[in-house]
Parts: sequence; structure tokens; C-alpha cells
Amino acid sequence: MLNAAQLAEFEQNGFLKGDVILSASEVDHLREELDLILEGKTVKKPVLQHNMRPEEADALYKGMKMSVTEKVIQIVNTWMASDAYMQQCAHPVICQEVAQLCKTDTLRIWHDQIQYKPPITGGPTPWHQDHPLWPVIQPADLVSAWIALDDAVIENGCMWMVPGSHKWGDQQKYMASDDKFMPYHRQPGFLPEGAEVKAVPFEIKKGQVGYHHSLTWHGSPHNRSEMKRRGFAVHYMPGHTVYAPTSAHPMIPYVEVKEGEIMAGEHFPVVYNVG
Ligand SMILES: O=C(O)CCC(=O)C(=O)O
Repeated sequence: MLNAAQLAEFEQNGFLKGDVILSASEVDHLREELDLILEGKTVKKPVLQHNMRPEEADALYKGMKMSVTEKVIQIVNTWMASDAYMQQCAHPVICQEVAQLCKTDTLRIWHDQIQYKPPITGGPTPWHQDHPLWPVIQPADLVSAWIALDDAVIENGCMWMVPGSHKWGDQQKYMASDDKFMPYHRQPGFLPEGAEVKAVPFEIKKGQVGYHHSLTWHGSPHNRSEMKRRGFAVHYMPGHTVYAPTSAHPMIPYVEVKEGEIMAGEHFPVVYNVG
């Protein structure tokens, strides 16, 4: 359970580090399940499994410049392929804390995702806000839990966050980054008064959870280290999230409700309910 200081920190920054909630053996189990999914060995399948960045880029490895095909392996709805990941989505501590952050008594899974950046070839995840990618659900007050399956540190491409940016509304089209992956605003005059785009690293230990608001600016750079960087994010909907069909999204084929109705259904399961 989060205390008042943690809730205030999230309110101010739009992100928060939680505790280490998984033991080494629990992380090992999730890693083994992930390997089975990556190898296509599970009976049930996720919604999507692909490389988000099949691009060539230069990398420095042991002092030598080499060309690599970048990879960020994204798996969407791991919970549909693996009971262990479903249990993880329903983790009682995480769900209770997300419910506190969302100020709700009910949580459903919007979707989950693995982002795996392999050693050396791991590519960047560009700066973004989550909700502008999900206009099909409203309002923009979701909270995500990001669980590290490896220590996520600067060297292997941990996420970076911009404090306070969750209060600036939809800024997605103004977001850009320099060659060091630091974000800036294309039209700074459109930012609220006093807003400053200053990114901070969000390092998360293996088994630890981090939370972020669905409007917080975030992204993660390359992994040019020899470490893997595997992260599991669960994007939770508070009880009042409704369907607003506006654009394409990989989860649309699974929607069973009508416009304006609560986004319920077997593919958006309730994982927390104290109402
Ligand atoms: O894993 C990452 O680096 C990015 C994940 C992300 O964008 C998210 O969880 O919203």
C-alpha cells in the first residue's frame, strides 16, 4: 500500500518507484515463460509479437564500430499466452497500489506488453505519451505498472521520464528528441507556463515495480550493453474507462461493447475489485 508521501510524489511527477515485489525465483519463472513465448512454444498466443525497430544502426562494441539490426521485441497481451503473466497482472500489491493511484475501486487490464531490448542490438523506444496512442479508451487517466525482469539501468536502456508532464495534456505531436535521446518540445510556447522538459532516468531493479501515468512523457534509449533489458508493463484501466472508437488499435478486434460503454469483456478482465 502506498503512503501519503508516495501518492503526493506521483501526483507531482506522474511516475513513482514501488518496492521490489518479486523474488528472484518468481522473476526466473517469468523469464522462462517469456522464452517459451519468444520461441513460439506456448499453446495459447499473445495478441502481437514483433520487432518494433527492424532498422540498421551503428553501434560501438568493444571499441569497434559495427552495424547492427536493432531490436525491440514487443509482445502484447502476454497474459493471454501464459497463466504466470495473468497472475502477475493480478498481483495484489500492484493492483492495490494502482487502484490508489487511479483513485478507483476496480481495475481492468487494457493490455500488457513486454519490451525486450537484447544486448548490443537493443533499439530505442521513442519518446511518447501512452494515452495519445490509445484514444479508443477514455478518459486519459490510466496508470501502468512496469516490472523489471532484469535490472533496468541507464546502460541497458531503462526508461526515462519527464517530471510533471502528465499535467500538460496531449503533447504527442510536439515531442522530439536530440541525438542523445533527450526530449524537447517543438513549440515550447504551447507548453503550460512554468513547464520544463527535463528528463530523468527511471532505473528499476530486477523484480521491482515502477508506475507511470498515461500522459507522462517517457521513452527508453538503445541497449548497447551486454545485459538484456526485459520489462513487463501492464496498462490498467480504472473502473470508469469507456470505449471511444476513433482509430485503429491491435485490441479493437477484441472489443465487445458499444461506444460510450465501460470497456468490459473477457479480453479486458477485472483484476481488482473492492466495490
Ligand atoms: O519498456 C519500455 O522501455 C517502454 C515501455 C512503455 O512505453 C510503457 O510501459 O508505457
